[in-house]
Amino acid sequence: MGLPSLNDLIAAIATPPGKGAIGIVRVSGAGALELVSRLWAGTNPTRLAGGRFTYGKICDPSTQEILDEALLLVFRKPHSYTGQDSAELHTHGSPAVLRKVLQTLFELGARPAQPGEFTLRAYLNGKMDLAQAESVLSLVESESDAARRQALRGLSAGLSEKIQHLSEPLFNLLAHIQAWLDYPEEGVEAAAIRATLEPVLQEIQHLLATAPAGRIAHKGARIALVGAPNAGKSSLLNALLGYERAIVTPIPGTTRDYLEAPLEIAGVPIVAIDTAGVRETTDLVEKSGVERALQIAQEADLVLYLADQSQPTSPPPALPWARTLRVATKADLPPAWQDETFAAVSSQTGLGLQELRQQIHTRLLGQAPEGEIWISNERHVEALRRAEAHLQEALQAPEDLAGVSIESALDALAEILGLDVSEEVVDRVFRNFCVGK
Ligand SMILES: Nc1nc2c(ncn2[C@@H]2O[C@H](COP(=O)(O)OP(=O)(O)OP(=O)(O)O)[C@@H](O)[C@H]2O)c(=O)[nH]1
Ligand SMILES: [Mg+2]
Repeated sequence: MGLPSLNDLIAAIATPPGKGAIGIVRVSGAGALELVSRLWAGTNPTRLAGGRFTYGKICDPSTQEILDEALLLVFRKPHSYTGQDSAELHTHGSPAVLRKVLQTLFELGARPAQPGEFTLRAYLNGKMDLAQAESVLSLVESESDAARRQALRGLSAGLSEKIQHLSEPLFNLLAHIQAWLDYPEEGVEAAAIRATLEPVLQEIQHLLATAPAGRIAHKGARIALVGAPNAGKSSLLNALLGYERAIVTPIPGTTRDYLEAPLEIAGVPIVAIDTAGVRETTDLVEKSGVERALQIAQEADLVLYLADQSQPTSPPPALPWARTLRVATKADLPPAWQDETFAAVSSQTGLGLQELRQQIHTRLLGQAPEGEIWISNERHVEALRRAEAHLQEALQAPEDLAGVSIESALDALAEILGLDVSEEVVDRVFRNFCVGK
């Protein structure tokens, strides 16, 4: 299955399904303005300047029936999102109006756009590279501030520039090595190769190190609240949420099944999971609750391990999970033990909650400076890993063979920008888009 043709007219509803104040139908391709002129009663779109709105009526050309009053926005190639002549009809946001307008456009010769096809055209027409197109998708999907900021950075070519910046010294070195193969008397020193490759390798590794944070900023994180019965897990969940979601009682073993609740911490979407208190038990229901709790902790991005500091049972020195934040609960009561590695909170008074939120944020996202590029896309991670491996190969190889590995590293970097990638890769990227984008 190849990529769809660039040359025909495509049309789609660009606004989400359902009723809204306005709805937008998009058309793109050679002849888009002529097409629209056939259903437009008002200033002829073919005579409108690009980037201009005009007010008029949409008419069904076969019956002369007025379908809606609307605004028409016209773009002329190459100054459009797709790089082609295109138009947007801003109608009233009724699903019936939108469907009818779209249907009329189909009858006049447009075909339904595939998911992401407008952006695909933008990419194929050189309006943006593949990494930027992926950022468009991330931006549309972003549900948190952190994700939005990341996507916008990608869209404004932050990542693309970085990749170009990494590739440049590699291209120069490659040219140097090739010249040396032709004229061996020129000489290439192993030290010079190392001096070029090592900083590039470091920057790639630095980018790769941002992947876990990038992924969390984009997709959010799952945080498990675990600890002994009565540690105050359900109370902390409620305190973080700001409403009484979970049942709280003085009886140990209150929570049996686990319970998930969405919240946002410093711009990151979080799913907090309250679990059954972990203890040895013969109660069958509680036992499977405990098993679930441990399973959930195992799979979470971060475990909050809660221990009641008003009780004399001291918490275990080591915990089995990679990412844990230790929390001493009921800090409003007199302490029976103290441990500085624990964040002290009181769900009852709110003491320490803000600090806990801050610590959660830092544990999830690290302390990457604002404005830094984070990798959040699996395709980019995979390509960067390959570039890293090839550069390591190049560092090990004798000088005359290093060129081959450097070339492979450059190919991997170019894939991120979508240079020389197969149709299959492009198809896979755009498959996740919605129709009309
Ligand atoms: N003083 C004080 N009491 C608290 C605090 N947090 C929880 N408690 C009390 O501790 C008891 C247990 O709280 P829960 O939140 O149900 O504890 P849990 O860890 O969910 O318990 P299980 O579901 O049984 O595992 C309740 O009586 C709460 O009112 C706190 O910050 N201060
Ligand atoms: Mg509970």
